[in-house]
Amino acid sequence: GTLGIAVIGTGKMGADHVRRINDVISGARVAAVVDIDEARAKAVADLSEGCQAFTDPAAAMAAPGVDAVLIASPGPAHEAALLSAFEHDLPVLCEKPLTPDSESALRVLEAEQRLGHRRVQVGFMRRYDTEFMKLKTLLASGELGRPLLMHCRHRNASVHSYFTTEMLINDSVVHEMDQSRWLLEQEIANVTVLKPTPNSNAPEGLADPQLVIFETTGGAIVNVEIFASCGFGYQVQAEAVCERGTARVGDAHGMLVNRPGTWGGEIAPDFVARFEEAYDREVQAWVNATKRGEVEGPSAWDGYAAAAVCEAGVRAQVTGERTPVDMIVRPAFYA
Ligand code: ISE
Repeated sequence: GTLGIAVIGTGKMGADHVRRINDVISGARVAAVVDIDEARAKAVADLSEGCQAFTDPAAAMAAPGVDAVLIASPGPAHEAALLSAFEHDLPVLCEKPLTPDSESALRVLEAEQRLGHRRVQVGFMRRYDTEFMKLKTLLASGELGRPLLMHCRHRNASVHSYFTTEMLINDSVVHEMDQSRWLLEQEIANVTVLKPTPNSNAPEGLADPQLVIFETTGGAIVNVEIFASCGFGYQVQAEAVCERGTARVGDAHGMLVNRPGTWGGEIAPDFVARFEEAYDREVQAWVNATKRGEVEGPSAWDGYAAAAVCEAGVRAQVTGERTPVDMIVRPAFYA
């Protein structure tokens, strides 16, 4: 049958996922929509046939026809929604971050282990991007040998005035944390952050850009340029430097055009556009796995690990020091 999904949160990502479930992917429908803003919940619920609007996530999860939950509310609301989903034993796709800090992420890990089976996929969508999937396959094949270094660029055209220096780590660089752990199959051992004189076009008080450096347990080094006010568009690039070659993704996305005196391509305006197909593939893969009774993709463990690395990153921003990551040992449950 068709999987009935409750979508929690109808902001930029939640509303886009509702559109995706209705118009792009197959095998699922939006059965319930939740937003603290009742009028907004009703307006979004009206876009899907037979969809009910709620202001309380727990009420939506108890509603008839709800088989699975997609959490796209702000990070601080995730823990309560995840715990309600566990109470109803519902499969969850949870947008990043799993939760805002490692202590709450650990509570989610413990609750999932008490359930006795995995229920959570975390929305690290880069793992579903075709270019990053190719890079993963190439690195895993061993053809280029051991990765030594990884150069990453993460640029947003602009961010809201409420975007803080910590959010550069928790909202943005968290993707490179997961990407590095996934591509290198190593944990991040420590984090260092360097800050040039800020861009004068950055929002007041935002130390942007920054250079974030990870050293991994296997001795690789990853450097990340995070630049949230670059002005020209959305760009995510990565280059792995290995013993016998290099591999780079994210340069050319879309069309290249020759015009009198110039050649070049387009730059996506934002992550919703740049990773559109990755999100489609991610949600379809989640629906398919759920219908087979399986859980795939980045787990709650990956969400916890990213949160632990974020904490080291935020400390490193403040102290300017090379900061060790404090993590529990991976439970066998998440092996
Ligand atoms: C945003 O929250 C995201 O998750 C995007 O992928 C990232 O590129 C952006 O910098 C964040 O603000």
